[in-house]
Amino acid sequence: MNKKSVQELAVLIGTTLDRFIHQEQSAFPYATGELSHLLRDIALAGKIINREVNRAGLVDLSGAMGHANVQGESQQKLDVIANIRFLRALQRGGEVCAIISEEDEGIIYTNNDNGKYVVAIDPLDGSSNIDVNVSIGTIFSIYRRVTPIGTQASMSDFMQGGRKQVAAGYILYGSSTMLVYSTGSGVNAFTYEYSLGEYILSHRNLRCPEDGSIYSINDGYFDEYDDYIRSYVLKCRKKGLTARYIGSLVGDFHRNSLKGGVYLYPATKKSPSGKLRLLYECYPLAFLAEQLGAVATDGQQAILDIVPQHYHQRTPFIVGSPAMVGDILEEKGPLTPPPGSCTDF
Ligand code: AHM
Ligand code: MG
Repeated sequence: MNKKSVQELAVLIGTTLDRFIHQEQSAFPYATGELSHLLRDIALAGKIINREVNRAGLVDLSGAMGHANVQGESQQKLDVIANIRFLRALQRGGEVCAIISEEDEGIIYTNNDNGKYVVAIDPLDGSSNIDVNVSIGTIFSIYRRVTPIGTQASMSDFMQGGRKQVAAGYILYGSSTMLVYSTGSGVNAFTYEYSLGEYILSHRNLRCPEDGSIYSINDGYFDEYDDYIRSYVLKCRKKGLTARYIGSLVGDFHRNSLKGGVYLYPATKKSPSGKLRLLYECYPLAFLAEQLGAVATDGQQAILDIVPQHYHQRTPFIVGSPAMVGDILEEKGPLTPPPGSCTDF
């Protein structure tokens, strides 16, 4: 590393999130600052969730509430709290006209039709880990609306497709709390410094290693997977690769992005579309993946190229180091041609 880049690094690492967002914004002379405000709102809500997550063992916050969310899964109290906090932060901020959340069936309007942005969010992912003090995360995805400002937002604002995201990211509540996001020009990670109450730039311009030795998949469903997934897993075992699966997508994605690895939540016999949700789990992580130099696919096409059909749709999800994802696709063989296409030449 030359002298100049060491100096540059010294200036940037340790920058507060607020200052960083401001610096990023000033690179775009016509930026109005609304996206910056929105990112700050998300960061602030993340601090509040972080506080709740850290108190979860002390007060009676954790534990199933006894009713189900729209996907019919048991909803934990902290999921509910995180949802409320994020919706409130986004409603008060004024930049967002509508939200979709894993925890709510339809569009949530913010009573601000002048907001330029819509947000798709999973307020607290990794719900099975909430009660047991294991990493969990928030995942978010931001679009500029396509409906006219001043009118009510509609489904079309959320159905633009993954490539139209203007920003995406996650907050990992792990052994430390981290906000990782991208506005389309690299991925930066900010670690929350408790005593200062600030997110501090800790990882500048993150890149995912080209290859890795970690594979993350729920082995319990082995018999349920397609042949090519099973034979890939068998090859991983044979090669002595490391199996690591937290069951918290954000945590598994974060570790694999830093160390090199692949995460798989494929189709199963019972769930042919997999489990994970396209709009607020897979799109945002696929957006980050492309920025990290990683690859995200459903086994057929890039996740960002999937045309969305509805808010809560699911998709098989394979994401990680390009060489490892390449091996999986090779295992699969030639892609299935789209219905109706002729292959008999
Ligand atoms: P959730 O949205 O209910 O939290 O489910 C998503 C989570 C992911 O974080 C995780 O990778 C996966 O579900 C684990 O599922 P499973 O227990 O089926 O392996
Ligand atoms: Mg989720």
